[in-house]
Amino acid sequence: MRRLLPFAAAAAAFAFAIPVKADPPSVALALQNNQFVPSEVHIPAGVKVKLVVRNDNPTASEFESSQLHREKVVPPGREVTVFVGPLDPGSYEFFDDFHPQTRGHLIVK
Ligand SMILES: [Cu+2]
Repeated sequence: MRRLLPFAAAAAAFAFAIPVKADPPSVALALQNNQFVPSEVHIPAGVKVKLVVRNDNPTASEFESSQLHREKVVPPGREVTVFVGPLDPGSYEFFDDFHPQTRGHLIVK
């Protein structure tokens, strides 16, 4: 029992050492009439960002970005969460893979 105490103390110290992380900033995005609204999303460089993508179309969509290596189906009337970043400054294209003409850009500054 006594031998376990140093480990317990170390574990407790470690638990207190874990910083409280703020939630990543969140950006809302909608699919309406097969358009991304907004079609250009601005986010800061170097931070993780939570994209909340809502599909207001009557059919399923798939939020996809080859550059960001993300792909997620969004059922009609539903929303999905996609985490991106931390990213370098630049322009990253995303699209609806079920309606490939529907495109938008993530502008990272
Ligand atoms: Cu796809």
